[in-house]
Amino acid sequence: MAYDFKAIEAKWQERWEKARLHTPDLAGARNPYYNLMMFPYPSAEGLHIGNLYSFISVDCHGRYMRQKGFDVFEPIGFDAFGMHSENHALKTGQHPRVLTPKCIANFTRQLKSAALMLDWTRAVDTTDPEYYRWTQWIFLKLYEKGLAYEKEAPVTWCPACQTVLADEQAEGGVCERCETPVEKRNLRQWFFKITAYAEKLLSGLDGIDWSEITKSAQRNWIGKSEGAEVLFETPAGPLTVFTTRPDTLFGATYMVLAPEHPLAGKLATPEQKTAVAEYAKRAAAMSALEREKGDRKKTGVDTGALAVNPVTGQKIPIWVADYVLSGYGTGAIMAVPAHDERDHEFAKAFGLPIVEVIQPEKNVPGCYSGEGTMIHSGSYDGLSSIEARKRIVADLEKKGLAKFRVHYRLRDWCISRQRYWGPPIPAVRCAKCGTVAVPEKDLPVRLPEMPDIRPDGSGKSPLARLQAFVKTVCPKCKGTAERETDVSDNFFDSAWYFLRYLSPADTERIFDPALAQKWLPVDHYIGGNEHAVLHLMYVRFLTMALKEIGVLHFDNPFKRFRVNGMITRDGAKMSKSKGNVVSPDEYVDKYGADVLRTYLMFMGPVADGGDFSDRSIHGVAKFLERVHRIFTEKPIVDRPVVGDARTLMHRSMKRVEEGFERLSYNVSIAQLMEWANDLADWTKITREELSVFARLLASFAPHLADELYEKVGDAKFVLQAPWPAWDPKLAVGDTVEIAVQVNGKLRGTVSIPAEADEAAAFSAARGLPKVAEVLAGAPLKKQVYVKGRLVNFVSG
Ligand code: ANZ
Ligand code: ZN
Repeated sequence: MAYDFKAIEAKWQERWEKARLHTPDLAGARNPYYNLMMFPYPSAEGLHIGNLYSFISVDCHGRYMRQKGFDVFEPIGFDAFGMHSENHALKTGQHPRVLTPKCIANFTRQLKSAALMLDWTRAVDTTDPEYYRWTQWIFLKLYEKGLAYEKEAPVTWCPACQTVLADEQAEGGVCERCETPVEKRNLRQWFFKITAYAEKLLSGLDGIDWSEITKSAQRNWIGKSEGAEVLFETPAGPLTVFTTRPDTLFGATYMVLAPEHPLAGKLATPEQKTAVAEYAKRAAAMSALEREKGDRKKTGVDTGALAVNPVTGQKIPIWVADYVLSGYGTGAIMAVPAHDERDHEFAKAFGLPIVEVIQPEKNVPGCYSGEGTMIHSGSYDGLSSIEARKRIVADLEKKGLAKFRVHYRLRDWCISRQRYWGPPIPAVRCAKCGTVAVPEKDLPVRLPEMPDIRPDGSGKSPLARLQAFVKTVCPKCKGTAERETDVSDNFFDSAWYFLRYLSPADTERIFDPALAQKWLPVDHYIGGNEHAVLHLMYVRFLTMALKEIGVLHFDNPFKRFRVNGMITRDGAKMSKSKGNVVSPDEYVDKYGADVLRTYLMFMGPVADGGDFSDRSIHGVAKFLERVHRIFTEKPIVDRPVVGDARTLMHRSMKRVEEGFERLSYNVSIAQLMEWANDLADWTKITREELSVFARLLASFAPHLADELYEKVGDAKFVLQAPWPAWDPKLAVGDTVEIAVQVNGKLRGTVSIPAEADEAAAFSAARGLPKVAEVLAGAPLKKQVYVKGRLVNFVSG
């Protein structure tokens, strides 16, 4: 670098710290703005560029809001419990108690070197007993409310991590931590009743300002299906199925049970008993991953038994097949091969009858699964399938054979882990009293010291081997009791951290309620979409539950959430196994934080992420060198900016601001580059240009901005100077050419200012002779303007 960035960065970091510039007075703030970044897990490998990308996106937004006059609170902490740390510790033979502080120290160093506007005085660490005391406290509150419960359940088990996983941690059938295919095990586990909030979690998505892809991922995960449960008579008693298409009931030509269904064995006729049992055994041996593969050839076996279709009265065969899942609906289906893809394939494979009952509007080849008109359905013929759906269920309901039902894909959140590195679940087991919650006054239940933390495959936590921990007294009857030895999932730790940031040193309360009233919900949150259905769903659930418990005053924890894109290297996802992970350290060392920050934000809109390349970062370094040269080598004069220079300055202010508003910092930086190109040609620079440029640059290159702004000296730091206000009359910029159509037909093009509003666009378009001529013939019905692209008039 052509200037001494190291000296400049060190100088300003020291001054900021001395001035406590990034530590807002939470109680006294007049214009609070809570600007949150995702809770980092301090890995042993250190911060990588993808984390930093997200954090810098947040930081640039925070700095901008600060310049706009807000008291911005930008906290940080460490999500340091959990399997990832523990697995790493096991692999390297270091104890997580020793490893974790080292990792945190390294992360802290890295975060500080990137000059994030963080309030370090309020940093939290989930492994601190003063933090997890409150994690345990929340557990107690949920337990009191009936929202935490234990049950023996088939759970997802990772044989490598030797622990249970939440379904969400094993998507695609592999452990998200170690990618080992997971298995099912029957174990007693603790769950949070997130399903009690399924409808609220779903409807709560409607009004909130979150990235659309996150909301749709949550909707899919909640997976609401409206339909009906219908009863079929069988030799072993009534068999209930869940269907979203009761209108197709006349086309139900056979039934299918999941291999695990309790009636499967009972229904099998003597001739089929062995085949059914063997099939079930094979299905059980298959991993979830194999079973859920969509393109697998359909397999199944006939039970030999028959059921009665409740509308046709016909006897239909009952099969067992693994394409029906035991964990969904009732684990049994009525198969409608004419209108369901999977049933169709199965019926073809096994020669089962196919009866069409829905007629599509236009004939389509193959299996039709849409809506249409009822056929071959007795008295319902001729109705629309949507109407028939309601009537068929209502009619069967009168006979006690069906009822309307809503199903959700969402499962309760399994929070217990048979591991060491987490907060012990605060419960004891007493032979007399059963499970008893630890009283609030006895929190925290400390995680005891334990040299050997290896899991042993017993299905229990290593803590179960520590008799000194296990043996306790029952809080109720004072008799001898045993402690719960499972610890909680670290997604629980990170589901409430933003509450603790407000008053991390409070020993009396989970947070200061006055500060919560003032600062919550969080104003702005940015993070990766890999958290769409884990972290973000859990936070919403806990927030809703804590509101009902009376702890919080809102349902939606984050007023605005935006997804940041991923950073790749040479087009590939960064991963340790590929050896293409970029550490920020070498770039901070070589170019400085200002260059790295500006480069990352220049890659593209925050939502898109980008591809990291050394060549491009070099280009951005050249840009900052040039900025430094312009403002340090040219004479600075105190006179007004006039003419073209003034127009360019105001246009720059406007464009930079637009980039900030849309989280497209690349647009802002490109504009600063353009402006700098012009400034480079001039012999003198005005104070006003210097002042404005420094303020617009400050989010990206905070050190250089302060170094330059010091020459103007209006405020001690750029962050304390107001955001420059542009004059709309001066900020006019380029023109764009737009297409003009009448009734969809192109009639010409016209040039208008890029910022022209709708009215201006219509009047310019109507000014085209050809258009005026066509429009003269008939009254105008409608006019549409697609900004910067086209105008369409609808007439006639
Ligand atoms: C008859 C039918 C006819 C169906 C038709 C669909 C189309 P969603 O929307 O995902 O909730 N189903 C029910 N339980 C199942 C299970 N345990 N395993 C596999 N499939 C199951 O899907 C509900 C539909 O999936 C249900 O509606 C059922 O098939 C099937 F033209 O019933 B349907
Ligand atoms: Zn007891």
